[in-house]
Amino acid sequence: MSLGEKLRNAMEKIRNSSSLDKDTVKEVTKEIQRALISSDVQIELVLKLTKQIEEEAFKDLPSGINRREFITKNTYDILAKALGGEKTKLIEPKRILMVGLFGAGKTTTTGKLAKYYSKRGKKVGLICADVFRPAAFEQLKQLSEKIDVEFFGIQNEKNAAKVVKKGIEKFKNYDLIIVDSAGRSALDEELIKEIKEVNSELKPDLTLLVLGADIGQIAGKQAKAFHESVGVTGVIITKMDGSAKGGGTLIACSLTKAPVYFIGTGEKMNDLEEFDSVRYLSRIMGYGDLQGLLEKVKEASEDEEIDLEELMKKEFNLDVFYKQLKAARKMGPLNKVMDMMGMGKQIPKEQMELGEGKLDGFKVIMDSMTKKEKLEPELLNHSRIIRIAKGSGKKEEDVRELIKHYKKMKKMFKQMRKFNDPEALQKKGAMEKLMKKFSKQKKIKFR
Ligand SMILES: Nc1nc2c(ncn2[C@@H]2O[C@H](COP(=O)(O)OP(=O)(O)OP(=O)(O)O)[C@@H](O)[C@H]2O)c(=O)[nH]1
Ligand SMILES: [Mg+2]
Repeated sequence: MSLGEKLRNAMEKIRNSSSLDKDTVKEVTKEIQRALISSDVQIELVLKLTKQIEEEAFKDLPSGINRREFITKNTYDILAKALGGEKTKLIEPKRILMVGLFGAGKTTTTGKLAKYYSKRGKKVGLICADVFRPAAFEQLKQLSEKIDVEFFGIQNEKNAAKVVKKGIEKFKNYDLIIVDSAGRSALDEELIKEIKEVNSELKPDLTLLVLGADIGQIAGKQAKAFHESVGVTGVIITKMDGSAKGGGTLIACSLTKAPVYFIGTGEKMNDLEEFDSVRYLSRIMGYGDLQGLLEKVKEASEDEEIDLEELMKKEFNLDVFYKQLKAARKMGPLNKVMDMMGMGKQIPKEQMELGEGKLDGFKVIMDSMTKKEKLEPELLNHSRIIRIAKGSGKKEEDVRELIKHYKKMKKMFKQMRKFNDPEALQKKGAMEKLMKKFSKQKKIKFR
């Protein structure tokens, strides 16, 4: 099982449990621990992260968020932060130097980056400064032909800096030069010397350390050593497609504050992704709508002002329905509120007879929807309904029932707007009276 699957299974427990108590959270963090340890994350860090998840799980809920969502969001946040969190945006590079040990994926990634930048409209030149391995010249040359970018190298030249110097002359009018350097089995004196010479010739604005995902937590040590001896501005982790240790490698790099800018996910020239910890997590954990959840939490933290008068004028949608429900819950039982509004008889019988418990259930379900979904209930397709059911701990039927009620309410609202028959006019009067009453406390503020 991959790290993603293991984490996903752990989070499923949160989504599916009927009661979210301390024991359930403990069980979940135990699973997260196992997942991270098998991905070669340092034990102390694993314990620290899971302790944090447990500590934050039962803090006060922000309004509009249920416990399940709160814990899910916190867990994602904590894991995403460990994976590097938000990093400073990558500069627009002009000269990139690729460094790393034997077989890390430098040459392949040099090709991938060249393709990445030339697709974005840059004129890219590649220089082979690997004078150590005889086949390196041919390997990069072939790659450059494949992706259709210019190549420079001097076969049988033993001085890497000299090759770079000539290459820079050739590419002096190019937007971007990428230099592929030689690997060694360790970061030894010889390698440091060579990189330093290339460095002073090239003066790179971006020095990228290439690491294979399979090295796990040693990545931290390597990143630190490379940084101290040759200066590294960013990391690319390759072979994320084939290694169970990818998570550990990423986290180890993040500990050294080395930002991971790209990950390699295969041998082909297109298999390069910009690295973003939240997107990465949501993808490996299969939580497609993490973005929706994050958006919702953000919205919920903003104050909400409910203006009843406005609410009655508005186009009816789930958001209005939700606010009415919320307002109603503040003012008293829905049937009383509706009665006061002179709407009692207009509301379908079954709607009026909806138990209080049911209404609260609806609110919980709507708490699991994004703002967009509430404004445009037509978006609620099967997969969204499944997500909402899971997020709210309700059944799919419950969500569908809410949608059914909403539709009936919407119809009723439409009828209410046709104020052209006497009965309706009378009701309008009643409503205005009620509105006046409310206008004294015109805006009810909910937090
Ligand atoms: N699956 C997978 N394989 C990769 C990836 N990146 C590189 N490889 C493979 O890893 C092997 C080594 O890649 P190279 O690019 O030659 O590595 P290098 O760091 O240039 O190696 P040296 O120049 O010998 O130090 C090759 O077989 C690549 O196809 C990746 O993201 N995923
Ligand atoms: Mg190479």
